[in-house]
Amino acid sequence: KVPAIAQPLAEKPSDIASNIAFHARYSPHFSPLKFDPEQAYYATADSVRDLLIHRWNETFLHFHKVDPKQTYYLSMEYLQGRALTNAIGNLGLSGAYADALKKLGYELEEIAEKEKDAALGNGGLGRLASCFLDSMATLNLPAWGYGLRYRYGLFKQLISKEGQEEVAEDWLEKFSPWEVVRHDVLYPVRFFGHVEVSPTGSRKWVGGEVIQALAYDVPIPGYNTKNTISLRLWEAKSSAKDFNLFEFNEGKYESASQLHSKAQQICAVLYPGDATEDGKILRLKQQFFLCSASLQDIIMRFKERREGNMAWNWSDFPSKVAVQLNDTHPTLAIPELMRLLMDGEELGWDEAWDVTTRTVAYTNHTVLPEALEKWPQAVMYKLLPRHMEIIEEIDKRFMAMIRSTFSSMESKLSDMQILDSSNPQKPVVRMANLCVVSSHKVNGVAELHSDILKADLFANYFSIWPAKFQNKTNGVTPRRWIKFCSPELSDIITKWLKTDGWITNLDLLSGLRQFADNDKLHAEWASAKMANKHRLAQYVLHVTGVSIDPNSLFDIQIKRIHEYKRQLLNILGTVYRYKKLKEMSIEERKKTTPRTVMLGGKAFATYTNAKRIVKLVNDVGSVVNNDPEINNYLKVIFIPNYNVSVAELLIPGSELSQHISTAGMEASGTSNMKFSLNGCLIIGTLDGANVEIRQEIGEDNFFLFGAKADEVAKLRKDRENGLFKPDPRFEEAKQFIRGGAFGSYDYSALLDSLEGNSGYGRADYFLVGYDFPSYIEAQSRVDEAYKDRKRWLKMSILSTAGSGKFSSDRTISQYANEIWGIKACPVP
Ligand code: 26Q
Repeated sequence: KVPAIAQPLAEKPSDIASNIAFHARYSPHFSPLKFDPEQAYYATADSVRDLLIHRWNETFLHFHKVDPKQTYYLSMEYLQGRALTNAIGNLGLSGAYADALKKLGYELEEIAEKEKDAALGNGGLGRLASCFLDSMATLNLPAWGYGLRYRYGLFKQLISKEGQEEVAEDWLEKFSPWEVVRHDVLYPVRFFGHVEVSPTGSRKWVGGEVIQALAYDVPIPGYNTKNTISLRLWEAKSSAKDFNLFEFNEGKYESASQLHSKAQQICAVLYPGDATEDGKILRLKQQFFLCSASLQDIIMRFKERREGNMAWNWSDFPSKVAVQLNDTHPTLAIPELMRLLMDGEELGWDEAWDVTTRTVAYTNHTVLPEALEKWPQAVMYKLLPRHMEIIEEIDKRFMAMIRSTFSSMESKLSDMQILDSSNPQKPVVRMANLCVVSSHKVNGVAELHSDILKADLFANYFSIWPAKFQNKTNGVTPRRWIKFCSPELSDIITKWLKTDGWITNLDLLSGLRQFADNDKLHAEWASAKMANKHRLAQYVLHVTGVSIDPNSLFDIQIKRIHEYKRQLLNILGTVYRYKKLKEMSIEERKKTTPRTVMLGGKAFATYTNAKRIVKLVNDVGSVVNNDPEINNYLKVIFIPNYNVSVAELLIPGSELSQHISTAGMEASGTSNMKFSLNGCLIIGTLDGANVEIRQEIGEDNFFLFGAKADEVAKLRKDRENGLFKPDPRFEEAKQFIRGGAFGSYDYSALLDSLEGNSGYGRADYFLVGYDFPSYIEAQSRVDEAYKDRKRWLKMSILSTAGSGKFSSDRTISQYANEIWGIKACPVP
């Protein structure tokens, strides 16, 4: 037992400044003689961390004592962003810390900017995991996250004349104050090797290489609660005995430390390219590393909490443990749990299968065929021979079950099977099928998406297991995504609702509806939005050198660059707008609505068309912004290196945001929720969560356009049959680019993807041409609406008022009640 101490924690404003000064002086990271903004940041973070660790220990002890059922969220990605402002805010100490820092000569915002984003994820799926952790902690749920501690997270995006350039971003350059290494939490993880069969027939995986998984814990504080949960990130390490001192002394430096460098590779980067055989093995190694270390840890904790209780049984496991798979990336948790139970704990197949299937649930985040993971069986055999045996057995038993119980489905078996050997050159394991067969619940992330899963991707499974399928519409944390990133607007909301209860009960926002026409609220609302627009304009000037007019309509599209998200539709519409402005008289121009179109997002390094789109946006910007006839009416900005903290600046300053994916292709979207929450109007298709957002805020407050999801297949077919007649305005926009209006770069390879009549990737698979006319017509409705200030403000207020459903607190409560079966466990 750790001895008691006189508590040196500072929570009173008067103590905080001295505590920060204490850390500046005695934390050994920097010279004690300096107190520049960066040092002030680290000293402040250290002081906040003391408070978090205190709450964290209490939470852990409380969970240990109560022994509730606990959820473990397994995700290859977390997009945490910055932690300082969020932690201080969740602790309820924003004012106290701001005052303390003032005493020391600093503004809280100024030093908070010194923190690097933790970007251990790519996009929506990773940010969702981070919002979920915030809600789990806030709702006092017994839940933890597991992930990997990548040395280099998402790349940093540089923009040059050539377009996007990727460079490694060193988020750990100076160290992160938010992680605590747990030298006592270490598990072996094996790769390669072979299966040994004992005389009794039991099987054991032996040989190969063994790498150690070392735990780094990140505290996740809840808002307005003591509960502080863990994000446990694994780092790969080799042990000293793997270092061949003899070889090293002989000068064989590389071979002496072979395992050491193999270990280092595992957590070196987020998603190394998987085009090469080596790349594939490394990605699979990462996935297995997360699954194996996490499950060993979960089983250890399950046993630890049963110490002294002789009566426990393995069949109790699912009443104490829920494992949620964030997409198929941690699928290997399924065969790994089976292996640990059978080969380690000596359970029989049936018992292990019962425990596993009652423990694991799976969330699908995409229906795009190219994003559905399929691993070559040969690679799996090599890296994970025992798991491959187990997967084969799951597949065999599944097929036998179908033949005996659902014989009418026999003709569908080849689609439903886990192992797909239809191409004898390259048999694969279909990870999504393994997840559906082995999980007790499968969910999509918005109503439309979940319907598509049931009707399409998983239709056969749905027909045999209808009760397995659920919807859990995504949500976002209102703490980070309005309270802390837009304090002005938050204060206004609190003032008009006469309570700040909305921060943890977002449905209360509907109380704003009654004031949607109120002139006083309009004035306050407009002034808060304007302050946010000014802050954003300063940032744009700082990172691009372009000055933008806060009185123009701020129109924003920020997300990963992908053809299905149709940034190309946005830029073609913008090019069309520019051309029309050029053709107008000065008098006519003066009657238009001035706009600042901003786009931001990263393109996957090898995704050629996505990179061309980035370059096109930049090229259009260079011409438009420097055209003295036009640049009072239109500016086009590419926001470089879009990430979580940039989003925290952009979203509060936005007035219109674009969520314009081809219907049926965006599983949910989550930035749409953040924008709407911040009083930003949406122009969008009936896709993903847009459908539900429009329902909540009202059809009149949503600029809808485009084909519906159930029309898309026929439209593609019509096109193949030569039935598509392009709108002249669409032809005009493309022709303007082809004619060189935006420089000499040849955009024909990009624009050709919109032409023709057949084949994937060509013939406008994403229906940009089909949707173009209704898109620019919707944009005209936007222009008209913006001219009517009162109408626009009312729509803006109604957007916020209708966003209550999209809190991740609601989403997580539904997971807790309808999938995990866990209950709040607040620290007293
Ligand atoms: C697949 C195969 C091999 C390697 C990597 C991958 C891979 C990696 C990342 C596949 C998918 C992803 C990420 C998907 C993602 O971010 N999906 C988004 O999830 C959000 C949260 O549910 C949704 O809101 C978005 O609609 C969805 O695109």
